[in-house]
Amino acid sequence: MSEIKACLFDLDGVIVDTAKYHYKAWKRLANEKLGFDLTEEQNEQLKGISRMKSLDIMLEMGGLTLSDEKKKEYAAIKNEWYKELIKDMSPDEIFPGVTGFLDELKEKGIRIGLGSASKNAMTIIKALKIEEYFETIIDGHKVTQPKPHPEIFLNGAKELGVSPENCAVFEDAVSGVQSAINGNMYSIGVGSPDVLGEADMVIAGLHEMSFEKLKSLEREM
Ligand code: B16
Ligand code: MG
Repeated sequence: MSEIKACLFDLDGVIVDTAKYHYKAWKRLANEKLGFDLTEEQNEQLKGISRMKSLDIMLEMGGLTLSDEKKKEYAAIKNEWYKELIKDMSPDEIFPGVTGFLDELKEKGIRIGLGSASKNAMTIIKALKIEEYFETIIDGHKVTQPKPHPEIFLNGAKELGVSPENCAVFEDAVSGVQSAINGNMYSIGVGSPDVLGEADMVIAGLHEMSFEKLKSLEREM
């Protein structure tokens, strides 16, 4: 199968656990403004999904309908609570194995990009001091189609000048793994095989990853 020339990384849930802060902020919104609770299981459906789409899903869960104006207001409130939670993030929150694997990829000449649905991605990358690893950063400001649409990763591949079939995507969200598949890219699920079974390979975290393991995908597929 195709040679892997570039790796595209999701941010939340792959490089850092901002997913827990998103969950806290959405749960608070559900409790304080929407009158229901958001379970961890329900939260799985929000991972990798844009802010407005996440709110729509939550409203569906609670059987609620809101005006567009109210939705904008609630999405902004959630984002303020989220920003409050991420404001003190530091490099020690980077998941184990991330910088080691990125260093190895760099050394082997594999191109590196970031594809996050988050409009706060740049703030987080800067706080974690890992900006210099990424040759391109596609964030929520640069896409019009939410995951599972492949736009985010296709844009990343284009900016790196690498064909989609030569890219491998690391994703913790079901919708993100689907975007990689829809984009005709290798998909590596980061999390549980029960949730991410559709991916070409599932790992618990980047500490389990190496250049050698990445290249094994080329032989397997
Ligand atoms: P924001 P990722 C996604 O980031 C999150 O997984 C998802 O939970 C969040 O709603 C989305 O970003 C939008 O984030 O509200 O900060 O713009 O996983 O694609 O890195
Ligand atoms: Mg994610």
